[in-house]
Amino acid sequence: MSHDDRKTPPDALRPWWKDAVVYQIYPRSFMDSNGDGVGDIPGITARLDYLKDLGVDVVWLSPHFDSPNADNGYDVRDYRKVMAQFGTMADFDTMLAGMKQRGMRLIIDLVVNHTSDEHAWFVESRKSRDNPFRDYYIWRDGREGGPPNNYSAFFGGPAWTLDAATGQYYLHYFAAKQPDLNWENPEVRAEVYDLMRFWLDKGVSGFRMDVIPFIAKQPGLPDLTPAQRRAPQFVYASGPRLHDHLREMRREVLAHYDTLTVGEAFGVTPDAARDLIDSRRGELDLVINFDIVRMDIDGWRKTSWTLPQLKALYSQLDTAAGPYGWNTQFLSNHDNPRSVSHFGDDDPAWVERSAKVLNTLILTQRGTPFLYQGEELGMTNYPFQALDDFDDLEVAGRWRDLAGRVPEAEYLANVRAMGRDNARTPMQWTAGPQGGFTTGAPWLAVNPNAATINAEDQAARPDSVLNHCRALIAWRRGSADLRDGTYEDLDPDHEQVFAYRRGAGLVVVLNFGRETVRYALPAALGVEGVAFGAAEVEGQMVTLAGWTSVILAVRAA
Ligand code: ISL
Repeated sequence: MSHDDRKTPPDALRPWWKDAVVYQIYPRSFMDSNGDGVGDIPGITARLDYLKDLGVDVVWLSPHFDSPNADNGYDVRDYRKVMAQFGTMADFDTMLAGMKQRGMRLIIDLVVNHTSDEHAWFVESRKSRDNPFRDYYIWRDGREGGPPNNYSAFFGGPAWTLDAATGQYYLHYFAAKQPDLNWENPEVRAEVYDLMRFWLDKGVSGFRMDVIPFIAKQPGLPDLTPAQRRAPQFVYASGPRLHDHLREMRREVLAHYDTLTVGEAFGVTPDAARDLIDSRRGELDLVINFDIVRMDIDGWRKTSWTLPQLKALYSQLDTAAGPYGWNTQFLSNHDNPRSVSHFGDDDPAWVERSAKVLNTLILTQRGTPFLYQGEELGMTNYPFQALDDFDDLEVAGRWRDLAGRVPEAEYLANVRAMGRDNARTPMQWTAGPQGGFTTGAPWLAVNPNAATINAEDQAARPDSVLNHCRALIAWRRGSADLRDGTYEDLDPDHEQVFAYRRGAGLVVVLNFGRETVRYALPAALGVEGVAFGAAEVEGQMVTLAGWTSVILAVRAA
């Protein structure tokens, strides 16, 4: 495909979110304004100038709804109420107004594959088999004294729980406190569309949709095969009615607003994602793929990855998006380890350089960049010492399944590397007590390296990760090649260098190692000079010190 074949439609038809930089906030860990140790909405409002200064266009807010916090808000008890620990609806309105005053948009987290078991719908549904809300959820009779089928839950145990009151099992892909909604019930769909309108009418600009492919169940709920049991998400995400539901959602709600929809595509392959994001199909705008962030995890075990494997995934995802799709570009979120610990080098001597390289990758790939809170600082994984240090129900739930079959030390080593709590430790604002996150006792321990990795220190240092990120976000805004240019990997097999062309006029070269590299660019590309960053350039030869990157201006020779 030539460099110009895949340019998107003229600007007039170009949706705003293609040029946006998105920043994800996990509210529990972002900023605590009242000293209770939990982040809150006034805390976010107090940091809006920080976000504006960084240059982000859109904030994705992880769930802020009323919740018992079995899964830190991904178990919603009331979709129209703000979680008390986070503040009030007036606080939400103030935060949203503050974002808009700064030219920023807000998308919120739509968690509608399941609710909390404390949601009024489920409280009613479980009362009796003929309760009007019974079919809001998925109830089945047991089989041979056990669950209706062999589905497993992601947080341990079977995906079915027996409710003694009515003698039936209910389905939950996640925790027993997160019963799955029955999307085959038109009343459920109407309820979801109504709550979507509630928040859109308040002025939010769209939704990140939690495990949205899971809403369509497999007809008859047949058993998983042994192979399917190893990765049930691919079965859970391929129910035949998914596209019908998404198109109805678009017709009923989204088509009437100017929105961004980002589906969390857990269990969706790159080719299957194409249909979800094809702009002609009217389903989703973007998806959050798992191919890169889970390239080195098998179930709960951390495996390994190589740079050529990473590069192959970038090319596969870019090709799969096709001319009518658009990708998200990210390396972490609240469910994954810190990117600099996962894909970079978090040794104190290298962490800043490495974080800048990874942020350069995120911000120069073809697609919409999604930065996760703290990534702009190079925040790292946390030094967990014991399973009791973790808050995440996924860690405890998997251990219930594995205890006695796997040595605790082996399980701990894996969750230390890949556990979700790595990304959930509080934002590191200062070198002061609790990293400046709270004046109280934080709900999850602050990383001790806040003493050296924090926003206050980095704001004052021109060469910091924060200032590099800020400068590149600004520079990117003025570059048509970065915002819309095609993507071409120039050297898929190189073990240490990631070099790719963007559009006609730019080449990005990243050194994914500590050793200085001298890298020769293809003779067909005439190097005109350094466009962003710093490197020694002699003709076609670029010299990059360990963990550095450069953006070069080129022309077809
Ligand atoms: O990858 C996972 C399965 O082991 C989990 O990290 C994660 O549950 C999965 O990616 C789906 O994530 C979303 O749904 C979950 C919630 O815990 C996650 O925080 C959310 O991002 C259930 O709502």
